[in-house]
Amino acid sequence: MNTTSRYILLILGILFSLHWILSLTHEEYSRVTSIDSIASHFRGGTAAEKHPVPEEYLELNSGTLSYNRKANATFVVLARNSDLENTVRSIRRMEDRFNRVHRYPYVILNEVPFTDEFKKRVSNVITSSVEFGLIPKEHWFQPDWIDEEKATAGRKKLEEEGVIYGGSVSYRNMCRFNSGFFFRHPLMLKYRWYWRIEPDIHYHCDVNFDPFLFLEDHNKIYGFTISMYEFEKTIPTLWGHVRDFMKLHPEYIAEDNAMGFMSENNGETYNLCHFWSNFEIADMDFWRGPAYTAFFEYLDKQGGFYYERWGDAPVHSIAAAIFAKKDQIHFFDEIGYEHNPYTHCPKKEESWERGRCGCDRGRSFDYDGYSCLSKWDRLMEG
Ligand SMILES: Nc1nc2c(ncn2[C@@H]2O[C@H](COP(=O)(O)OP(=O)(O)O)[C@@H](O)[C@H]2O)c(=O)[nH]1
Ligand SMILES: *[C@@H]1O[C@H](CO)[C@@H](O)[C@H](O)[C@H]1NC(C)=O
Ligand SMILES: [Mg+2]
Repeated sequence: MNTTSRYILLILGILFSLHWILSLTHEEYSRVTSIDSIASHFRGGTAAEKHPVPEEYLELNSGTLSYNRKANATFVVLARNSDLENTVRSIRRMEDRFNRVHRYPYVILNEVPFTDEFKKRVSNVITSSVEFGLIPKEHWFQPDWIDEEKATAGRKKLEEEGVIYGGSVSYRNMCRFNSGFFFRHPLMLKYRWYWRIEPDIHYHCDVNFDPFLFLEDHNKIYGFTISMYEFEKTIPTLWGHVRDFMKLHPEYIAEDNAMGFMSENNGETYNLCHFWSNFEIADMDFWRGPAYTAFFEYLDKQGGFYYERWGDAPVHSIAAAIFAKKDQIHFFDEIGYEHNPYTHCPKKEESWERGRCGCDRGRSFDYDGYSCLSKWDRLMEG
């Protein structure tokens, strides 16, 4: 063997060992380089290609199916007074990209009253109507029956472990409110559909169809743009409770559901995949229905919103994936969306052009190693 081949062998050896060590020690690295996510990137049969919003919904002419029709729907924004600038920015973007044509109303909620300045600045960028609501105390604050010592210990532990918002009580209030209460707010009761907006999110494309009408006409209940893995430390006992609930209430489990998105072994363990709930277009009648009502009450009683740090994203996602059929959940490739630090940019070039999107398709989160979209594709192919 000459010196060159020996060098090549040595280098290959080092590379393989490095890959092996990184795969073992860095979950994220092994995800990025997993066969599943690499294969998915090149696959033709992705949800984006197979399930586009049909032509007849696109607002190209007056023959469109959404022409002269409106859904029973509202935008919902949860914000603090200190979120004023970012709330104005988000709503302004939504108005420009979608709502100045559709004129859906807004409901903006807070656990303390909004200032006059907040209301004035926000109202000024809205072409439709807006209502500002105060969240009832029982829907927001930590309930009395929570063992505060245990909750304090749980926060301390997550904080020490460096988990984001690990030590925050207000973040926990917010997650529990978004999980079980926003759709019961008096201002929300008169609507069926909602589109959630957060302060400082971006809409990168014209949304030139009505997503509410599309979902309603196709008997769907939930739409998403970004999915990803949850931090396991925030939900160590959640899946155990989900399994217990499914044993107690097999009658709520839908046939042909999306369990395959969240579990590699038919529900035995959770792979941490969930829809990123800062973007949601969904049917509140689903959250208000018997399955989700029982599910939320069951989870709430376990105290994990406070003892751990359960997010509304896994809670909503798990429920949608178990209590609805998989084809009642929709991935909106056409909607270019960004919430720091991730962006979904339409995969289909045609959609990107038609939406006059400003985002870079090459930097879309879809097939990033931390995204779960390849698992969604896998489910929708099967
Ligand atoms: N009224 C109110 N809104 C909150 C509070 N904490 C978070 N939010 C809102 O809840 C949503 C999620 O919070 P955010 O800070 O964006 O969390 P992240 O997206 O998970 O980093 C945003 O709409 C915030 O404005 C709070 O204490 N009070
Ligand atoms: C809108 O939906 C809500 C919730 O399902 C319902 O109570 C209300 O009657 C609906 N309004 C209209 C105009 O259909
Ligand atoms: Mg946010």
